[in-house]
Amino acid sequence: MALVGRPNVGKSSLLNALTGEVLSIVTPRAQTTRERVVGIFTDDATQMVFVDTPGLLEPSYLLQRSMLEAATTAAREADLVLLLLDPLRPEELPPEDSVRLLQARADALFVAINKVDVAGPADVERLERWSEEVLGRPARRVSARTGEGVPELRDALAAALPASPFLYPADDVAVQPVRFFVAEFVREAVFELYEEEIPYATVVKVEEFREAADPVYVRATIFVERESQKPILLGRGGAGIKRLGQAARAKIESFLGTRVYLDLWVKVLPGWRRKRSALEYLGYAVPEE
Ligand SMILES: Nc1nc2c(ncn2[C@@H]2O[C@H](COP(=O)(O)OP(=O)(O)OP(=O)(O)O)[C@@H](O)[C@H]2O)c(=O)[nH]1
Ligand SMILES: [Mg+2]
Repeated sequence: MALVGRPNVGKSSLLNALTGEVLSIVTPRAQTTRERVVGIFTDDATQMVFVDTPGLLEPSYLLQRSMLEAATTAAREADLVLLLLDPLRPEELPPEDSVRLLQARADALFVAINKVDVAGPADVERLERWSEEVLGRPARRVSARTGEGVPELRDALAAALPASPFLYPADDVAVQPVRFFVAEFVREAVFELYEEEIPYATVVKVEEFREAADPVYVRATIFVERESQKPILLGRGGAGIKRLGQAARAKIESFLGTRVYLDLWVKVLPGWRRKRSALEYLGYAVPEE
């Protein structure tokens, strides 16, 4: 089941609400999620595999193309697609190409309007009309933040899924390696603590992860795009990186349920967002020309 929508509509928040786990990072800034993130929900009768995706956008550099490709591939391949809409910005609808893709998947398509805890009724109704008129699908109302409508949505999705044996053991909640989540939590802290371009110019690579050590040892590199961004990240006398390390460590410790020693390094990988070789080195799937 693929969760898609414009950046910042609350896809990752909803993945977490649907699975009851903190798997996908959530920040107030758009374009937080850069890759697919899988979450598994299992109860007595059903197992559901949810795929969170990067926001549907008009890409202007290679990383964004990789992000869009991750979202559209998920939307093409999943048994069901859930489009999420944001009534706080009702004029920001998915780009045309994405709308066409969703129309082609109308039989497998669910639509939900998120953030109904804070939305104005006129904006919710406007999106409901758009969903009916353009996609031919009724929209449900949910709040990933309060959980309103989430169990009902999950039940409706479960009822529509094709029958299949469980794909994963019943106590699995994720499929990505722990290293992925560790890097994501560092990135989440960067998004929370830094302004403007810095979160977008930043990428995290876990270089070493020793789970048997006590505390668990993590060495990660934070790459920025330009030399001038390095001192911003480090802060005066290293105060910035120290605060970042503390915030990231708390997130990782709560995810792993154990104490962690986090060794953070800052390096420059010039223009990494626009370079195929850099993106591949960082582990992003880069679409062909
Ligand atoms: N009030 C309210 N805020 C929400 C709700 N769901 C998400 N948010 C907020 O919306 C912002 C974006 O949430 P995300 O879950 O990161 O959104 P996303 O769609 O994954 O964003 P990208 O990964 O950037 O595409 C965060 O500040 C969330 O706390 C909701 O139901 N109600
Ligand atoms: Mg997200």
